[in-house]
Amino acid sequence: MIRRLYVTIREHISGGHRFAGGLAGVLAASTALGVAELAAAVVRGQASPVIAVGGVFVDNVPKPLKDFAIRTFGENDKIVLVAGILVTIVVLAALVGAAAATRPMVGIVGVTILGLVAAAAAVSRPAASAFDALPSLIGAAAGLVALLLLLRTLAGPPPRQQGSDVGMAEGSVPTSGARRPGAGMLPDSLARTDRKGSGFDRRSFLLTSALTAAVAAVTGGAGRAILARRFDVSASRNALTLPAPASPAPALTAGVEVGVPGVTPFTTPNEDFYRVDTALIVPQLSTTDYLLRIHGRVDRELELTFEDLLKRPMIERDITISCVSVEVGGKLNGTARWLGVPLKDLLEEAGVRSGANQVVSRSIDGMTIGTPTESLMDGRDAMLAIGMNGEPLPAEHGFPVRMIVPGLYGYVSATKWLTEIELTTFDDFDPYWVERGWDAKAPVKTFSRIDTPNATKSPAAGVVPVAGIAYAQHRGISAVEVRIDGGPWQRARLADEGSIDLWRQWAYDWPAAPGPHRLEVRATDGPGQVQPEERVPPFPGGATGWHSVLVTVT
Ligand SMILES: Nc1nc2c(c(=O)[nH]1)N[C@H]1C(S)=C(S)[C@@H](COP(=O)(O)O)O[C@H]1N2
Ligand SMILES: [Mo]
Repeated sequence: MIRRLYVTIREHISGGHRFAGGLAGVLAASTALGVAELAAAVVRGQASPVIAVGGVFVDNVPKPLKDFAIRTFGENDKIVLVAGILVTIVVLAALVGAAAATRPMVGIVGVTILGLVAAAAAVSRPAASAFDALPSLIGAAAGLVALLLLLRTLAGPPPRQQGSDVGMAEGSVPTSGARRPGAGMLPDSLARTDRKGSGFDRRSFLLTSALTAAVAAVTGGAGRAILARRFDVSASRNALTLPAPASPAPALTAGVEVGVPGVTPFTTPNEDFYRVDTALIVPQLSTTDYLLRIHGRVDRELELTFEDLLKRPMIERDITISCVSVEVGGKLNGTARWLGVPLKDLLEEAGVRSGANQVVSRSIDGMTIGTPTESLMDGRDAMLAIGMNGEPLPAEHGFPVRMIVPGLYGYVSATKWLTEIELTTFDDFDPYWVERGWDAKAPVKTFSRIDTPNATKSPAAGVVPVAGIAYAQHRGISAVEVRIDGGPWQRARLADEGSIDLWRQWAYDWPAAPGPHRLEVRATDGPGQVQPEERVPPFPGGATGWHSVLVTVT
Protein backbone atom coordinates (compact mmCIF):
# COMPACT_ATOMS: atom_id res chain seq x y z
CA MET A 1 0.00 0.00 0.00
CA ILE A 2 2.84 2.34 0.86
CA ARG A 3 4.52 1.63 -2.45
CA ARG A 4 1.29 2.38 -4.26
CA LEU A 5 0.93 5.73 -2.48
CA TYR A 6 4.52 6.52 -3.15
CA VAL A 7 4.22 5.88 -6.83
CA THR A 8 1.12 8.07 -7.03
CA ILE A 9 2.88 10.92 -5.34
CA ARG A 10 6.07 10.59 -7.33
CA GLU A 11 4.00 10.62 -10.43
CA HIS A 12 1.91 13.69 -9.79
CA ILE A 13 3.71 16.00 -7.52
CA SER A 14 4.38 19.30 -9.20
CA GLY A 15 7.08 20.74 -6.96
CA GLY A 16 6.99 24.19 -5.50
CA HIS A 17 4.95 22.97 -2.55
CA ARG A 18 7.85 23.10 -0.19
CA PHE A 19 5.99 25.01 2.46
CA ALA A 20 3.06 22.62 2.38
CA GLY A 21 5.59 19.79 2.36
CA GLY A 22 7.24 21.19 5.48
CA LEU A 23 3.87 21.39 7.16
CA ALA A 24 3.14 17.82 6.08
CA GLY A 25 6.43 16.79 7.68
CA VAL A 26 5.54 18.44 10.98
CA LEU A 27 2.05 16.90 10.98
CA ALA A 28 3.48 13.49 10.17
CA ALA A 29 6.01 13.83 13.01
CA SER A 30 3.22 14.82 15.39
CA THR A 31 1.24 11.77 14.35
CA ALA A 32 4.31 9.60 14.84
CA LEU A 33 4.93 11.02 18.33
CA GLY A 34 1.27 10.77 19.34
CA VAL A 35 0.93 7.17 18.23
CA ALA A 36 4.29 6.31 19.82
CA GLU A 37 3.13 7.84 23.09
CA LEU A 38 0.04 5.67 23.05
CA ALA A 39 2.17 2.60 22.33
CA ALA A 40 4.54 3.60 25.14
CA ALA A 41 1.56 3.68 27.48
CA VAL A 42 1.18 -0.04 26.77
CA VAL A 43 4.90 -0.91 26.95
CA ARG A 44 6.36 1.48 29.54
CA GLY A 45 6.89 5.22 29.92
CA GLN A 46 10.63 5.01 29.31
CA ALA A 47 9.94 3.54 25.87
CA SER A 48 8.48 6.85 24.65
CA PRO A 49 10.83 8.04 21.88
CA VAL A 50 11.15 11.51 23.40
CA ILE A 51 11.95 10.15 26.86
CA ALA A 52 14.35 7.54 25.45
CA VAL A 53 16.24 10.01 23.27
CA GLY A 54 16.26 12.48 26.17
CA GLY A 55 17.68 9.80 28.46
CA VAL A 56 20.50 9.01 26.04
CA PHE A 57 21.16 12.74 25.82
CA VAL A 58 21.27 13.19 29.61
CA ASP A 59 23.74 10.31 29.96
CA ASN A 60 26.05 11.55 27.23
CA VAL A 61 25.80 15.31 27.23
CA PRO A 62 29.24 16.96 27.53
CA LYS A 63 29.84 18.37 30.99
CA PRO A 64 30.12 22.08 30.02
CA LEU A 65 26.74 21.93 28.27
CA LYS A 66 25.15 20.15 31.21
CA ASP A 67 26.57 22.72 33.64
CA PHE A 68 25.29 25.52 31.45
CA ALA A 69 21.81 23.97 31.34
CA ILE A 70 21.68 23.47 35.11
CA ARG A 71 22.98 27.01 35.73
CA THR A 72 20.54 28.56 33.30
CA PHE A 73 17.42 26.48 33.81
CA GLY A 74 17.94 25.05 37.30
CA GLU A 75 15.24 22.59 38.26
CA ASN A 76 13.49 23.24 34.91
CA ASP A 77 16.37 21.65 33.02
CA LYS A 78 14.34 18.52 32.26
CA ILE A 79 11.39 20.43 30.82
CA VAL A 80 13.81 22.46 28.71
CA LEU A 81 15.47 19.27 27.45
CA VAL A 82 12.17 17.67 26.43
CA ALA A 83 11.08 20.93 24.77
CA GLY A 84 14.45 21.07 22.98
CA ILE A 85 14.00 17.54 21.64
CA LEU A 86 10.49 18.34 20.43
CA VAL A 87 11.69 21.51 18.68
CA THR A 88 14.55 19.56 17.05
CA ILE A 89 12.10 16.92 15.81
CA VAL A 90 9.77 19.61 14.42
CA VAL A 91 12.63 21.31 12.57
CA LEU A 92 13.96 18.02 11.17
CA ALA A 93 10.45 16.96 10.19
CA ALA A 94 9.81 20.28 8.41
CA LEU A 95 13.06 19.91 6.44
CA VAL A 96 12.36 16.30 5.55
CA GLY A 97 8.78 17.20 4.59
CA ALA A 98 9.86 20.12 2.42
CA ALA A 99 12.34 17.90 0.60
CA ALA A 100 9.79 15.11 0.32
CA ALA A 101 7.35 17.42 -1.47
CA THR A 102 9.44 16.93 -4.60
CA ARG A 103 11.27 13.75 -3.69
CA PRO A 104 9.01 11.53 -1.57
CA MET A 105 11.82 9.05 -1.08
CA VAL A 106 13.53 11.60 1.14
CA GLY A 107 10.44 11.49 3.36
CA ILE A 108 10.38 7.71 3.52
CA VAL A 109 14.08 7.45 4.29
CA GLY A 110 13.94 10.38 6.74
CA VAL A 111 11.04 9.02 8.77
CA THR A 112 12.56 5.54 8.78
CA ILE A 113 15.90 6.82 10.04
CA LEU A 114 14.28 8.91 12.77
CA GLY A 115 12.18 5.92 13.83
CA LEU A 116 15.19 3.61 13.93
CA VAL A 117 17.27 6.10 15.90
CA ALA A 118 14.51 6.47 18.50
CA ALA A 119 14.01 2.69 18.64
CA ALA A 120 17.74 2.18 19.19
CA ALA A 121 17.70 4.79 21.96
CA ALA A 122 14.73 3.08 23.61
CA VAL A 123 16.27 -0.40 23.68
CA SER A 124 19.55 1.02 24.99
CA ARG A 125 17.88 2.43 28.12
CA PRO A 126 18.30 0.73 31.51
CA ALA A 127 15.98 -2.23 32.11
CA ALA A 128 14.76 -2.04 28.50
CA SER A 129 13.60 -5.07 26.55
CA ALA A 130 13.16 -5.47 22.79
CA PHE A 131 9.56 -4.34 23.30
CA ASP A 132 10.84 -0.86 24.05
CA ALA A 133 11.58 -0.47 20.33
CA LEU A 134 7.90 -0.91 19.46
CA PRO A 135 6.57 2.58 20.28
CA SER A 136 9.19 4.21 18.06
CA LEU A 137 8.66 1.74 15.22
CA ILE A 138 4.85 1.88 15.37
CA GLY A 139 5.05 5.66 15.61
CA ALA A 140 7.36 5.85 12.60
CA ALA A 141 5.00 3.63 10.58
CA ALA A 142 2.06 5.88 11.48
CA GLY A 143 4.12 8.96 10.64
CA LEU A 144 5.05 7.47 7.29
CA VAL A 145 1.43 6.79 6.36
CA ALA A 146 0.47 10.33 7.46
CA LEU A 147 3.29 11.84 5.42
CA LEU A 148 2.44 9.92 2.28
CA LEU A 149 -1.27 10.73 2.57
CA LEU A 150 -0.44 14.41 2.95
CA LEU A 151 2.04 14.39 0.10
CA ARG A 152 -0.51 12.72 -2.14
CA THR A 153 -2.84 15.66 -1.71
CA LEU A 154 0.02 17.93 -2.71
CA ALA A 155 0.29 15.96 -5.91
CA GLY A 156 -3.19 17.11 -6.86
CA PRO A 157 -6.10 15.18 -8.35
CA PRO A 158 -5.39 12.41 -10.80
CA PRO A 159 -5.24 13.68 -14.39
CA ARG A 160 -8.47 12.69 -16.15
CA GLN A 161 -7.13 11.39 -19.42
CA GLN A 162 -4.86 8.90 -17.72
CA GLY A 163 -7.57 6.91 -15.99
CA SER A 164 -6.68 5.32 -12.72
CA ASP A 165 -3.30 6.73 -11.92
CA VAL A 166 -2.65 4.20 -9.22
CA GLY A 167 -3.32 1.30 -11.48
CA MET A 168 -1.29 2.87 -14.24
CA ALA A 169 1.62 3.46 -12.04
CA GLU A 170 1.59 -0.03 -10.68
CA GLY A 171 1.66 -1.38 -14.17
CA SER A 172 4.22 0.92 -15.64
CA VAL A 173 6.83 1.49 -12.98
CA PRO A 174 9.53 -1.11 -12.71
CA THR A 175 9.85 -2.44 -9.21
CA SER A 176 13.39 -1.24 -8.88
CA GLY A 177 12.28 2.22 -9.91
CA ALA A 178 9.61 2.21 -7.26
CA ARG A 179 12.10 1.35 -4.59
CA ARG A 180 14.77 3.79 -5.56
CA PRO A 181 13.30 6.34 -7.90
CA GLY A 182 15.56 9.10 -6.75
CA ALA A 183 18.47 7.12 -8.07
CA GLY A 184 17.38 6.75 -11.64
CA MET A 185 15.47 8.38 -14.49
CA LEU A 186 11.71 8.24 -14.54
CA PRO A 187 10.00 6.39 -17.32
CA ASP A 188 8.67 8.76 -20.01
CA SER A 189 5.06 8.16 -19.16
CA LEU A 190 5.64 9.25 -15.58
CA ALA A 191 7.67 12.29 -16.47
CA ARG A 192 4.77 13.39 -18.64
CA THR A 193 2.21 12.82 -15.95
CA ASP A 194 4.44 14.70 -13.57
CA ARG A 195 4.09 17.87 -15.56
CA LYS A 196 0.40 17.47 -16.15
CA GLY A 197 -0.76 16.49 -12.69
CA SER A 198 0.10 19.88 -11.30
CA GLY A 199 -2.73 21.23 -9.13
CA PHE A 200 -2.27 21.23 -5.40
CA ASP A 201 -5.54 19.94 -4.00
CA ARG A 202 -5.91 22.49 -1.24
CA ARG A 203 -9.14 21.04 0.07
CA SER A 204 -7.89 17.50 0.54
CA PHE A 205 -4.58 18.79 1.90
CA LEU A 206 -6.42 20.74 4.61
CA LEU A 207 -8.74 17.83 5.32
CA THR A 208 -5.89 15.37 5.59
CA SER A 209 -3.95 17.86 7.73
CA ALA A 210 -6.86 18.20 10.12
CA LEU A 211 -7.22 14.43 10.22
CA THR A 212 -3.56 13.76 11.01
CA ALA A 213 -3.50 16.56 13.58
CA ALA A 214 -6.55 15.03 15.25
CA VAL A 215 -4.95 11.57 15.28
CA ALA A 216 -1.79 13.07 16.78
CA ALA A 217 -3.69 14.94 19.50
CA VAL A 218 -5.99 12.06 20.42
CA THR A 219 -3.32 9.35 20.52
CA GLY A 220 -0.80 11.61 22.26
CA GLY A 221 -3.33 12.81 24.83
CA ALA A 222 -4.63 9.30 25.47
CA GLY A 223 -1.08 7.98 25.75
CA ARG A 224 -0.12 10.58 28.33
CA ALA A 225 -3.32 10.04 30.31
CA ILE A 226 -2.96 6.24 30.34
CA LEU A 227 0.72 6.49 31.29
CA ALA A 228 -0.08 8.82 34.16
CA ARG A 229 -2.66 6.37 35.49
CA ARG A 230 -1.20 3.02 34.71
CA PHE A 231 2.20 3.69 36.21
CA ASP A 232 1.20 6.08 38.95
CA VAL A 233 2.42 5.01 42.39
CA SER A 234 0.25 7.40 44.37
CA ALA A 235 -2.24 4.61 45.15
CA SER A 236 0.59 2.43 46.41
CA ARG A 237 1.98 5.36 48.37
CA ASN A 238 -1.38 6.29 49.89
CA ALA A 239 -1.97 2.70 50.95
CA LEU A 240 1.28 2.61 52.91
CA THR A 241 1.14 3.22 56.64
CA LEU A 242 4.59 3.79 58.03
CA PRO A 243 5.58 1.56 60.95
CA ALA A 244 6.58 3.08 64.27
CA PRO A 245 10.35 3.28 64.62
CA ALA A 246 12.07 0.88 67.03
CA SER A 247 14.49 3.75 67.61
CA PRO A 248 12.72 7.12 67.34
CA ALA A 249 14.56 10.31 66.41
CA PRO A 250 16.03 12.05 69.44
CA ALA A 251 13.79 15.04 70.14
CA LEU A 252 14.99 18.27 68.59
CA THR A 253 15.18 21.07 71.12
CA ALA A 254 13.51 24.38 70.32
CA GLY A 255 17.05 25.77 70.43
CA VAL A 256 17.98 24.27 67.05
CA GLU A 257 16.12 27.26 65.60
CA VAL A 258 18.09 30.43 65.98
CA GLY A 259 14.91 32.47 65.80
CA VAL A 260 15.88 35.03 63.17
CA PRO A 261 13.30 35.77 60.44
CA GLY A 262 14.63 34.87 57.01
CA VAL A 263 16.79 31.92 58.10
CA THR A 264 16.22 28.57 56.35
CA PRO A 265 13.70 26.47 58.35
CA PHE A 266 15.46 23.74 60.33
CA THR A 267 13.40 20.95 58.78
CA THR A 268 12.78 21.24 55.06
CA PRO A 269 9.18 20.47 54.05
CA ASN A 270 9.00 17.66 51.46
CA GLU A 271 7.54 19.94 48.80
CA ASP A 272 10.44 22.38 49.20
CA PHE A 273 13.15 19.72 49.29
CA TYR A 274 15.68 20.08 46.48
CA ARG A 275 15.54 17.43 43.79
CA VAL A 276 18.51 16.22 41.77
CA ASP A 277 18.44 13.17 39.49
CA THR A 278 18.82 12.13 35.89
CA ALA A 279 15.26 10.78 35.54
CA LEU A 280 13.22 12.49 32.82
CA ILE A 281 10.07 10.87 34.12
CA VAL A 282 9.85 10.04 37.81
CA PRO A 283 10.24 6.25 38.12
CA GLN A 284 7.03 4.67 39.42
CA LEU A 285 7.83 1.62 41.51
CA SER A 286 5.04 0.27 43.68
CA THR A 287 5.51 -1.47 47.01
CA THR A 288 3.89 -4.64 45.65
CA ASP A 289 6.36 -4.85 42.75
CA TYR A 290 9.26 -3.99 45.01
CA LEU A 291 12.17 -6.41 45.31
CA LEU A 292 15.60 -5.59 46.68
CA ARG A 293 18.52 -7.83 45.85
CA ILE A 294 21.72 -7.79 47.89
CA HIS A 295 24.47 -9.71 46.15
CA GLY A 296 28.07 -9.67 44.93
CA ARG A 297 30.88 -10.30 47.40
CA VAL A 298 28.63 -11.58 50.16
CA ASP A 299 28.31 -14.91 51.96
CA ARG A 300 24.56 -15.11 51.33
CA GLU A 301 22.55 -13.30 48.70
CA LEU A 302 19.42 -11.67 50.09
CA GLU A 303 16.16 -10.87 48.37
CA LEU A 304 13.76 -8.66 50.24
CA THR A 305 10.24 -7.62 49.36
CA PHE A 306 8.82 -4.38 50.68
CA GLU A 307 6.93 -6.45 53.29
CA ASP A 308 10.23 -7.97 54.41
CA LEU A 309 11.66 -4.49 54.90
CA LEU A 310 8.60 -3.36 56.86
CA LYS A 311 9.06 -6.23 59.32
CA ARG A 312 12.52 -5.10 60.29
CA PRO A 313 13.24 -2.71 63.16
CA MET A 314 13.42 0.84 61.89
CA ILE A 315 15.39 3.85 62.97
CA GLU A 316 14.20 7.42 62.62
CA ARG A 317 16.77 10.21 62.32
CA ASP A 318 17.01 13.86 61.36
CA ILE A 319 19.72 14.08 58.72
CA THR A 320 20.89 16.85 56.38
CA ILE A 321 21.78 15.79 52.85
CA SER A 322 23.44 17.80 50.13
CA CYS A 323 24.37 17.62 46.48
CA VAL A 324 27.97 17.79 45.31
CA SER A 325 26.82 20.30 42.69
CA VAL A 326 25.90 22.87 45.32
CA GLU A 327 27.76 26.11 44.65
CA VAL A 328 29.16 28.28 47.43
CA GLY A 329 26.08 29.67 49.21
CA GLY A 330 23.80 27.40 47.13
CA LYS A 331 20.59 25.62 48.04
CA LEU A 332 20.97 22.03 46.88
CA ASN A 333 20.72 20.85 50.46
CA GLY A 334 17.97 20.06 52.94
CA THR A 335 17.09 18.39 56.20
CA ALA A 336 14.42 15.77 56.75
CA ARG A 337 13.36 13.22 59.34
CA TRP A 338 14.10 9.90 57.67
CA LEU A 339 12.64 6.54 58.70
CA GLY A 340 14.34 3.39 57.54
CA VAL A 341 16.11 0.08 57.97
CA PRO A 342 19.72 0.32 59.19
CA LEU A 343 21.97 -0.78 56.36
CA LYS A 344 24.57 -2.22 58.68
CA ASP A 345 22.20 -4.96 59.92
CA LEU A 346 21.30 -5.98 56.38
CA LEU A 347 24.91 -6.07 55.25
CA GLU A 348 25.90 -8.12 58.29
CA GLU A 349 23.12 -10.54 57.54
CA ALA A 350 24.37 -10.91 53.96
CA GLY A 351 27.94 -11.28 55.25
CA VAL A 352 30.33 -8.86 53.55
CA ARG A 353 33.39 -10.68 52.24
CA SER A 354 36.74 -9.16 53.10
CA GLY A 355 38.06 -6.76 50.49
CA ALA A 356 34.58 -5.69 49.29
CA ASN A 357 35.29 -2.02 49.86
CA GLN A 358 32.59 -0.56 47.61
CA VAL A 359 28.83 -0.94 47.85
CA VAL A 360 27.23 -0.25 44.48
CA SER A 361 23.54 0.51 44.66
CA ARG A 362 21.32 0.52 41.60
CA SER A 363 17.98 2.11 40.96
CA ILE A 364 15.07 0.96 38.83
CA ASP A 365 16.09 3.56 36.23
CA GLY A 366 19.64 2.27 35.97
CA MET A 367 21.49 4.83 38.11
CA THR A 368 24.54 3.37 39.83
CA ILE A 369 25.98 4.90 42.99
CA GLY A 370 29.09 3.72 44.83
CA THR A 371 29.55 4.09 48.59
CA PRO A 372 32.53 3.03 50.70
CA THR A 373 31.46 -0.12 52.58
CA GLU A 374 33.13 1.34 55.65
CA SER A 375 30.72 4.31 55.74
CA LEU A 376 27.83 1.89 55.96
CA MET A 377 29.39 -0.26 58.69
CA ASP A 378 31.09 2.28 60.98
CA GLY A 379 28.04 2.89 63.12
CA ARG A 380 26.64 6.03 61.48
CA ASP A 381 22.93 6.05 60.71
CA ALA A 382 23.14 4.80 57.13
CA MET A 383 19.74 3.47 56.18
CA LEU A 384 17.33 2.29 53.54
CA ALA A 385 14.78 5.03 54.04
CA ILE A 386 11.07 4.55 53.37
CA GLY A 387 9.79 7.60 55.25
CA MET A 388 10.51 11.32 54.91
CA ASN A 389 9.11 13.81 57.43
CA GLY A 390 6.41 11.41 58.59
CA GLU A 391 5.21 10.40 55.11
CA PRO A 392 6.19 7.65 52.72
CA LEU A 393 8.94 8.97 50.44
CA PRO A 394 7.48 11.24 47.75
CA ALA A 395 7.85 9.69 44.29
CA GLU A 396 10.43 12.35 43.29
CA HIS A 397 12.50 11.51 46.37
CA GLY A 398 12.76 7.79 45.71
CA PHE A 399 9.53 6.00 46.64
CA PRO A 400 9.40 3.35 47.90
CA VAL A 401 13.01 2.93 49.08
CA ARG A 402 16.14 5.07 48.94
CA MET A 403 19.50 5.17 50.65
CA ILE A 404 20.54 7.86 53.11
CA VAL A 405 24.10 8.01 54.45
CA PRO A 406 25.09 10.90 56.72
CA GLY A 407 28.27 12.68 55.68
CA LEU A 408 28.47 11.79 51.98
CA TYR A 409 27.27 13.77 48.99
CA GLY A 410 24.09 12.43 47.37
CA TYR A 411 25.80 11.09 44.24
CA VAL A 412 27.84 8.64 46.33
CA SER A 413 25.16 7.66 48.82
CA ALA A 414 21.54 8.66 48.32
CA THR A 415 20.23 6.23 45.68
CA LYS A 416 16.54 6.77 45.01
CA TRP A 417 14.17 4.06 43.68
CA LEU A 418 16.72 1.57 44.99
CA THR A 419 16.44 -2.03 43.78
CA GLU A 420 19.88 -3.56 44.06
CA ILE A 421 22.90 -3.52 46.33
CA GLU A 422 26.08 -5.13 45.11
CA LEU A 423 29.20 -5.63 47.21
CA THR A 424 32.20 -5.04 45.00
CA THR A 425 35.44 -3.05 45.03
CA PHE A 426 36.50 0.43 43.90
CA ASP A 427 38.93 -1.26 41.49
CA ASP A 428 36.22 -3.39 39.92
CA PHE A 429 33.49 -0.88 39.22
CA ASP A 430 33.05 2.81 38.41
CA PRO A 431 29.49 4.00 39.00
CA TYR A 432 27.63 6.51 36.80
CA TRP A 433 29.16 9.80 37.98
CA VAL A 434 32.63 8.35 38.53
CA GLU A 435 32.62 7.24 34.89
CA ARG A 436 31.97 10.89 34.10
CA GLY A 437 34.99 12.09 36.01
CA TRP A 438 33.64 12.82 39.49
CA ASP A 439 35.53 11.60 42.56
CA ALA A 440 34.80 8.03 43.63
CA LYS A 441 34.81 9.04 47.29
CA ALA A 442 33.07 12.25 48.25
CA PRO A 443 32.64 13.18 51.90
CA VAL A 444 30.67 16.40 52.34
CA LYS A 445 32.84 19.53 52.51
CA THR A 446 32.24 22.10 55.23
CA PHE A 447 29.62 24.57 54.04
CA SER A 448 28.17 27.79 55.42
CA ARG A 449 25.62 30.18 53.98
CA ILE A 450 24.25 33.61 54.83
CA ASP A 451 20.45 33.40 54.45
CA THR A 452 19.68 36.92 55.67
CA PRO A 453 20.18 39.73 54.89
CA ASN A 454 20.88 39.62 51.17
CA ALA A 455 21.30 41.99 48.27
CA THR A 456 17.54 42.32 47.80
CA LYS A 457 17.07 43.72 51.29
CA SER A 458 18.18 47.21 52.37
CA PRO A 459 18.11 47.08 56.16
CA ALA A 460 18.07 50.28 58.19
CA ALA A 461 21.22 51.25 60.10
CA GLY A 462 21.44 49.84 63.62
CA VAL A 463 21.66 46.24 64.78
CA VAL A 464 20.92 44.00 61.78
CA PRO A 465 20.51 40.29 62.53
CA VAL A 466 22.64 38.17 60.17
CA ALA A 467 21.80 34.47 60.10
CA GLY A 468 22.18 31.28 58.12
CA ILE A 469 23.10 27.63 58.25
CA ALA A 470 26.33 25.65 58.26
CA TYR A 471 26.99 21.95 57.87
CA ALA A 472 29.72 19.34 57.78
CA GLN A 473 27.68 16.17 58.11
CA HIS A 474 29.08 13.51 60.41
CA ARG A 475 31.79 15.88 61.62
CA GLY A 476 29.52 18.57 63.04
CA ILE A 477 29.97 22.33 63.27
CA SER A 478 31.92 23.80 66.19
CA ALA A 479 32.09 27.47 65.16
CA VAL A 480 30.78 29.97 62.64
CA GLU A 481 32.39 33.36 62.07
CA VAL A 482 31.28 36.41 60.18
CA ARG A 483 33.32 39.36 58.97
CA ILE A 484 32.27 42.69 57.59
CA ASP A 485 34.16 44.47 54.81
CA GLY A 486 37.22 42.25 55.28
CA GLY A 487 37.55 43.22 58.96
CA PRO A 488 38.26 40.86 61.88
CA TRP A 489 36.32 37.60 62.14
CA GLN A 490 33.48 37.76 64.69
CA ARG A 491 32.06 34.69 66.39
CA ALA A 492 28.45 34.02 65.47
CA ARG A 493 26.01 32.64 68.04
CA LEU A 494 25.36 28.94 67.32
CA ALA A 495 21.93 27.39 67.67
CA ASP A 496 21.74 24.01 69.44
CA GLU A 497 23.37 21.11 67.64
CA GLY A 498 20.72 18.53 66.71
CA SER A 499 23.46 16.02 65.90
CA ILE A 500 26.71 16.00 63.96
CA ASP A 501 24.70 14.78 60.94
CA LEU A 502 22.61 17.94 60.84
CA TRP A 503 23.12 21.47 59.70
CA ARG A 504 23.36 24.08 62.37
CA GLN A 505 21.76 27.50 62.37
CA TRP A 506 23.77 30.52 63.45
CA ALA A 507 23.20 34.25 63.97
CA TYR A 508 25.25 37.39 64.42
CA ASP A 509 24.06 40.81 65.56
CA TRP A 510 25.67 43.22 63.17
CA PRO A 511 26.03 46.86 64.22
CA ALA A 512 25.43 48.18 60.72
CA ALA A 513 26.39 51.67 59.53
CA PRO A 514 24.80 53.16 56.39
CA GLY A 515 26.38 52.35 53.05
CA PRO A 516 27.32 49.26 51.03
CA HIS A 517 28.92 46.35 52.91
CA ARG A 518 30.30 42.97 52.17
CA LEU A 519 29.48 40.17 54.61
CA GLU A 520 31.41 36.90 54.62
CA VAL A 521 30.92 33.67 56.55
CA ARG A 522 33.08 30.67 57.35
CA ALA A 523 32.51 27.61 59.51
CA THR A 524 34.74 25.29 61.51
CA ASP A 525 33.86 21.60 61.63
CA GLY A 526 33.80 19.37 64.72
CA PRO A 527 37.44 18.28 64.48
CA GLY A 528 38.48 21.95 64.19
CA GLN A 529 39.14 22.34 60.46
CA VAL A 530 38.29 25.84 59.24
CA GLN A 531 36.39 25.98 55.96
CA PRO A 532 38.96 26.91 53.28
CA GLU A 533 38.84 30.30 51.57
CA GLU A 534 40.07 28.98 48.24
CA ARG A 535 37.31 28.83 45.67
CA VAL A 536 37.09 25.53 43.83
CA PRO A 537 34.12 24.55 41.63
CA PRO A 538 31.84 21.59 42.46
CA PHE A 539 33.61 19.33 39.93
CA PRO A 540 35.02 16.82 40.75
CA GLY A 541 34.52 16.53 44.51
CA GLY A 542 32.52 19.49 45.83
CA ALA A 543 32.97 23.27 45.97
CA THR A 544 34.95 25.21 48.57
CA GLY A 545 35.12 28.92 49.35
CA TRP A 546 33.47 31.43 51.64
CA HIS A 547 29.97 32.66 50.93
CA SER A 548 29.59 36.43 50.81
CA VAL A 549 26.72 38.84 50.27
CA LEU A 550 26.64 42.54 49.41
CA VAL A 551 24.18 44.53 51.48
CA THR A 552 23.38 48.23 51.30
CA VAL A 553 22.37 49.68 54.66
CA THR A 554 20.14 52.77 54.50
N1 LIG B 1 18.12 6.85 41.11
C1 LIG B 1 18.78 8.00 41.35
N2 LIG B 1 19.12 8.31 42.61
C2 LIG B 1 19.77 9.46 42.89
C3 LIG B 1 20.15 10.33 41.85
C4 LIG B 1 19.79 9.97 40.52
O1 LIG B 1 20.07 10.69 39.54
N3 LIG B 1 19.10 8.80 40.31
N4 LIG B 1 20.81 11.49 42.14
C5 LIG B 1 21.55 11.54 43.40
C6 LIG B 1 21.99 12.87 43.74
S1 LIG B 1 23.21 13.54 42.77
C7 LIG B 1 21.52 13.54 44.82
S2 LIG B 1 22.22 14.99 45.31
C8 LIG B 1 20.39 13.02 45.61
C9 LIG B 1 19.29 14.04 45.70
O2 LIG B 1 18.20 13.53 46.41
P1 LIG B 1 16.85 14.35 46.42
O3 LIG B 1 16.45 14.57 44.98
O4 LIG B 1 15.86 13.54 47.18
O5 LIG B 1 17.14 15.66 47.11
O6 LIG B 1 19.84 11.85 45.04
C10 LIG B 1 20.80 10.93 44.56
N5 LIG B 1 20.09 9.74 44.17
MO1 LIG C 1 23.90 15.39 43.70
